[in-house]
Amino acid sequence: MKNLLDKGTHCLLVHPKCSTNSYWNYVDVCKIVGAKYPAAPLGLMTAAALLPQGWEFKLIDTNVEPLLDEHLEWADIVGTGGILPQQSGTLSIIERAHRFGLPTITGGPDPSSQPHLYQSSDYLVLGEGEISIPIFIQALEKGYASGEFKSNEKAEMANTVVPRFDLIRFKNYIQIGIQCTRGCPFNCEFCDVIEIYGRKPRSKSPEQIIKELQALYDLNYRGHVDFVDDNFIVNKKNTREVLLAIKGVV
Ligand code: B12
Repeated sequence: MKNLLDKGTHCLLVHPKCSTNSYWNYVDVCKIVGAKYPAAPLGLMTAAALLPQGWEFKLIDTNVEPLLDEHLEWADIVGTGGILPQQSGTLSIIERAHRFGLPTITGGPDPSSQPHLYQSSDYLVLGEGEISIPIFIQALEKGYASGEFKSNEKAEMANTVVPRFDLIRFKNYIQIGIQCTRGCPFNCEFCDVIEIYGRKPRSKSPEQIIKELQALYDLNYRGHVDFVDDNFIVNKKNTREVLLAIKGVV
């Protein structure tokens, strides 16, 4: 088997299809504006930035293009995962990768909430990638061929990386997400966000947000940016500083 830590390992990231029975799959609106899907796969783009940067990445979002055999033939390892409406898609990607003899890394909110359903994946990398991906890489260094890697610790947002926005085609999406904060101190009955991201709000600094926006700008993106926070105004002082920095006042 190929040593996955070698430089040039081909890592194929596959974003599973979301259930079409969702209000959020407004693909008809997408057609009107010339896009194929509302939102870009921020989780996988972030995971790509946390995995070894000596690897070569290809990201296939099956909401906008089909996963072809030739993609799997190119790959040495397949990374996938997502949210509950992507569960069946994630499981079939794992199965298809295995048919090509490829090891799989699975992560994201649903595998983190229900890891028992994803035991078919070779590597389960759970919780916040900023914490669990380095643990997974250490396990690869020790020669692990499978395992479940997680930490109950929450990531310091000050140490987060700029997502690999270069792996997608912007024109496929109506909006590109940027995440400024994680966590929420409230206990609203309709929301279970604290189950994964906790009650302690954590924020990126204005400098980090400007760096992410600049990365998008440098890649020639000029469209809609969606702030995908659990609670964007949870730290009012930081929110104000972020907004002033975006406005160019500070
Ligand atoms: C913004 C948001 C939305 C927006 C998305 C807009 C947009 N432009 O993207 C909207 C309003 C559309 C939305 C809708 C829904 N959402 Co929502 N949403 C979020 C939110 C707040 C942020 C998503 C995000 O981009 N996060 C940033 C990325 C970086 O985080 P991430 O994907 O979790 O990735 C990290 C890790 O999971 C991991 N990771 C991710 N993928 C992978 C893959 C590998 C291989 C590895 C190793 C690691 C890894 O590394 C990343 C860095 O730490 C999250 C909560 C949150 N804080 O994340 C809920 C969340 C994703 N949503 C959730 C839900 C339930 C929904 C809906 C089903 C609600 C509904 N009933 O309709 C719909 C589904 C939409 C659909 N497409 O079908 C749940 C999913 C729970 C679960 N167990 O699956 C979450 C987690 C909130 C919660 N309740 O805890 N949502």
